[in-house]
Amino acid sequence: MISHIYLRLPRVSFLVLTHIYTNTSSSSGAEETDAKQTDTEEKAEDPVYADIVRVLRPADPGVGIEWLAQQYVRRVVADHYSFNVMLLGQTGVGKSTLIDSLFRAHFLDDSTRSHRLSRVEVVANRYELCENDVRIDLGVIECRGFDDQLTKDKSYEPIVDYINKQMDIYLEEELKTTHRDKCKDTRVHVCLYLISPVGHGLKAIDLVTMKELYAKCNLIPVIAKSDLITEQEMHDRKRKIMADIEDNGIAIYRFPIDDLEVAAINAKSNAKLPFAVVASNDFVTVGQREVRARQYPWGTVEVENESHSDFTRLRDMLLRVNMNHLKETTHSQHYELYRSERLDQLLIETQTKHYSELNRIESELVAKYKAKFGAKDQELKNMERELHLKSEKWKKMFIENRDQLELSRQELEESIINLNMRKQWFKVKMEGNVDKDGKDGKNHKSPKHKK
Ligand SMILES: Nc1nc2c(ncn2[C@@H]2O[C@H](COP(=O)(O)OP(=O)(O)O)[C@@H](O)[C@H]2O)c(=O)[nH]1
Ligand SMILES: [Mg+2]
Repeated sequence: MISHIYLRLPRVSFLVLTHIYTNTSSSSGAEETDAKQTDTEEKAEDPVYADIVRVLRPADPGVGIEWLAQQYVRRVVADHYSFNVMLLGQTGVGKSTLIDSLFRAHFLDDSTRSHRLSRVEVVANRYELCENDVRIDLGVIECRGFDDQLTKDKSYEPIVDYINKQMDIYLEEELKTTHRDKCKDTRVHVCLYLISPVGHGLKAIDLVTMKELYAKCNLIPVIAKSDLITEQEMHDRKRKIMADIEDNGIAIYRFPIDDLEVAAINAKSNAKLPFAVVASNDFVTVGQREVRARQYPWGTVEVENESHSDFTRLRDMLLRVNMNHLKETTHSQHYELYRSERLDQLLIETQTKHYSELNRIESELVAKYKAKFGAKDQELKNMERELHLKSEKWKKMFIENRDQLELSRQELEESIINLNMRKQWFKVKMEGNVDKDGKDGKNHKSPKHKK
C-alpha cells in the first residue's frame, strides 16, 4: 500500500545538506573557514605547491563560487530526495512508536492484528516531509507479523523479496534513463532491526534474518524499549549482541570514519552499537516544556534526553550526519552487487531463452519437412536399400567371374607350356629321324600329353 501524506514538521534538522549550507555562515564554520584560508595561504607560499596550483582570491564581494553548496542543495531538493527506512522486529517491539518518535510525526499504523498473520507482510507507505523548505520523500516500510508464526525459518523471504523487488524497479528505471538522479528510488536505504531488551544474545530467527539481509541493505541493530532494563543489563545485552553479530560474520552498517568532519562522532557512535533506545507517542510536561516521554509511577523517561537513552544519537546518525552516506552505500555497495548478479542472471536467462527458441525452430522445421517430404523420403530410403542389395549381388558375381577367369588363365598357360614341350619333342624327333635316315637310327619316343 502506498499513500502520500504531506507532513509539515517542527524542526527535526534531518538533512546533512542543510548542514553543509549552514556551515558557511555559522560561527564555528567561520573559524573553520579562517583555518582553511591560512592553510591555503601557507600552501601558496610553498614554492613546490605554487608550481602546481596558484590560489587566486577574487576581490570582494566575490563572483559566486561560494554558492556552489546552495546550487547542490537546490538540485537535490528539486530532484525529490527520497529516503526509505525499513523497520523490522517482532510484533509489539516498538517499530511504529520508534518511527513516529524519530520524525516527530504520526505515521499510518494498522498493525493491531499483525500477530494473526500467517506469514510476514511488508507494508510500505510514502510521505512527503518538509522542514525549512527542504522536502524529502520518505518511505516507511514496516515488516508485520515477524516472529509470530510457528514455523519461522523462512520468515526472511518476504523481506528479501521486497528488497530485491525495489532493486529491480530501480534497475528498470536506470536502463530507461541516462540520468541517475531522475530514477524513482524506492530501494531500502536503511533497515532498523529492533531487538527485544530482554534475553541473552540474539535469537536464532534474528541471526538467520540478519545473515540474509546484511548484504542487501544497510543493517542497523537497535535495542528497543531500553527503559525496561537497568544500565548494567543494557551494557551486558549490547556486548552479547555484538559478540553474536561478529561471531556469525554479519557485517552491520558502520558509520563512516573517512570523512574527517564527522569521523570523531561516527567513531564514537560505532562504539555504542547497538543503540538502546526509548520511544513514545505520549507527551509529558517537564518543567516548562512538553516532551515526548514515558511516564512511570517512579519517574519520567524522556525520549530525546541523551542521558536516558541512545535515541537522539540514533536520529542524529541517521538523519543529520549520515543520511547521504546511507543512500550512497545503498547505491554503490548493495545495489551494485545486486545489479551485477542480476545482469549476469539476465544474460544467462536470455541465452537459455535463445537456445530453447532455436531448438523450437529446429524441431518445427523438422516437423514441417517430415510432413512435406515424409513419403518421398521413405521411397528414397527403399531405393537406396535396393541399390545396396544390387550392388552387393554384383560384387559377388564379379568376384566369382574373376576367380573363374583366373582358373581358365592358369589352364591356358599350362596348355601353352605343354604345347611348347610337344613342339620341342617333335622338333627333336624330326631332327633324329633325319639323323637316323642319315647316321644314328635311334628310336625316339614322343613326351606324354600333359594335361
Ligand atoms: N516501555 C516501552 N514501551 C514501548 C516503547 N516503544 C513502544 N512501546 C510500547 O510497545 C507497544 C507496541 O508498540 P508498537 O510501536 O505498536 O510496536 P510494533 O508492533 O512493533 O509496531 C505500545 O504499547 C508502545 O507504547 C519503549 O521504548 N518503551
Ligand atoms: Mg506497528
